[in-house]
Amino acid sequence: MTLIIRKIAFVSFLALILCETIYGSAIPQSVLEISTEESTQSDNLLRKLVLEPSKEESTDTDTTDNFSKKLASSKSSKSKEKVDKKYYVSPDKANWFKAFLYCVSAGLELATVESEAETDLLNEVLDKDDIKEGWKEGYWLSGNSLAYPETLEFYWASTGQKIIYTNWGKDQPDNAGKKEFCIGVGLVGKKPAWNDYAPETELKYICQSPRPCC
Ligand SMILES: [Ca+2]
Repeated sequence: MTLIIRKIAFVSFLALILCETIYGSAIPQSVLEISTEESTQSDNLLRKLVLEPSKEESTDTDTTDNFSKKLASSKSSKSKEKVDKKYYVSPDKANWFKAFLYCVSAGLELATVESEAETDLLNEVLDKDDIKEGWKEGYWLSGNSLAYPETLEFYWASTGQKIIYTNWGKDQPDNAGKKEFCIGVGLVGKKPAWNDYAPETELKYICQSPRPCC
């Protein structure tokens, strides 16, 4: 019995040796193949991970470029100032005080003109109204020096702001007769410009949309 067991053990040993000799490298090779495959997949994943940040960087660059373009676009649109108001021309003439009241009673304000862009807008409106030549054909604005008749400091009655931007006509303001305290715009020259008038003068007038409250 013992001899039989020894023979079986010997045969098994020989079989194992034979198996290792024949297949010994095949089994590890298959593992290697899987490993290689996994390694290839890992490499691909790594490449992907490495590529993705590059892609993001590229996207970021694009975004930065787009942002720069937006800024440039914003600057170029800002260079031409947007005027966020509307001007309305009166159908009739009135003195300065009545013109002020008429605009307010219509839910509007007697006009201010505080920039070149607003002058351009006003000129379009005056052109549509077929403005006539001569100071007597002028239109009231809300600028005046009624509060400071001695120093002739001009303020916009509709906003209370001191007048900084101006568009005076030639030789104006002249305070002719020492009674011209209110500003109107008229066409004497190539383009409409400002003149100081006596407030009792009868002129058409310009109202503007009111400023947003608070
Ligand atoms: Ca004048």
